[in-house]
Amino acid sequence: MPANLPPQYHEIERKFREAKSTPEKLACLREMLSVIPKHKGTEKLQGDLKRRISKLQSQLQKSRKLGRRPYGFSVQREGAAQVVLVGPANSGKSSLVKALTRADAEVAQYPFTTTKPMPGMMQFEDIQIQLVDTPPVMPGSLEQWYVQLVMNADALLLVLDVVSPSVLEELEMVRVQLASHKVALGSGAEPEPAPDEERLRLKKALVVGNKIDLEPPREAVELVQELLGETARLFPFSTVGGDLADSLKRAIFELLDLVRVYTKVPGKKPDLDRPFVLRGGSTVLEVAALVHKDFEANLKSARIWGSGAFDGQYVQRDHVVKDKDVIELHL
Ligand SMILES: Nc1nc2c(ncn2[C@@H]2O[C@H](COP(=O)(O)OP(=O)(O)O)[C@@H](O)[C@H]2O)c(=O)[nH]1
Ligand SMILES: [Mg+2]
Repeated sequence: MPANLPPQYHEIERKFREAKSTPEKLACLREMLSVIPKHKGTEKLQGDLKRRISKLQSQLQKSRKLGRRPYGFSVQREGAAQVVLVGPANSGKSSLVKALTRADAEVAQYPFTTTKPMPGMMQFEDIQIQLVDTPPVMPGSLEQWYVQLVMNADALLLVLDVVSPSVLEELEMVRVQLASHKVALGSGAEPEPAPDEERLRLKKALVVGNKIDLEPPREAVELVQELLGETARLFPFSTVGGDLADSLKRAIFELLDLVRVYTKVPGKKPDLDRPFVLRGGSTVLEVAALVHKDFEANLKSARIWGSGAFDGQYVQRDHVVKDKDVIELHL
């Protein structure tokens, strides 16, 4: 055993020994492989890890064919939206979830190692948004549960370490991996696929350029944005300090394109404690449907207070609501 292994290797190995499920063991082995320095002295160990990985992989495939046990992980959705973090190893995904939520993300002396998806709730003003920390994307193939998680997410946060000298390669590696499962970043119109190609599923994403406290060269940040083009915005960030947390929370909220609507009963003050949360572009009728199905069926008119109208204006059921509107529904 070479002596010059990084401390996190032993930390992951400890997790491996404690891991109960095959997917978890597999994730640990993959991460062990990713953190060991790649040189002659570790070749034997690398080969050993690769063999163990492929053995577990074929075990999993067999058990899946037999249909014995559901495979992998899933995360129960909670809050107004689910945002899944993706990115290469050590870019700061777990640190970011920790910085933005009150979830007790795994705190270790060593860099955190993540082997399964871990949700945490982010408070933004009066709503909660679920952030899901995930294991790193690595060259090779993505696991099916991971692809499902990404597909089902309302949006992605792609976390990059902008001081890493290989940040551009890491961005490309993540994009290639996602693309091999038909997922691409973006929210605009999908390009027409060639007849024999499957359509890419577009996922809106914000790219977090993390670790700016370490003062990355300005060109690196510019190149990342250039490479992203129109597909996603780059948000320079640091999990150290915390003064950027509020603006990142707002950027995540804006990415999700949600509107909060408060209801009031005629003659009473609005109920500002509990907003109804809808997708941008939703109508008064859709608010009514959320409040109660009777309201949806019997809605006669509505009055609205907020940004899109003068206060107390009567509006039609197809009126599009805006964030922070107050609505009075009339049956
Ligand atoms: N300087 C600096 N270090 C960071 C920052 N965010 C994370 N790190 C460090 O980067 C390493 C990897 O972080 P971690 O959150 O485990 O990354 P993950 O593998 O993407 O989950 C840890 O040593 C963190 O302390 C940051 O904003 N600035
Ligand atoms: Mg992690």
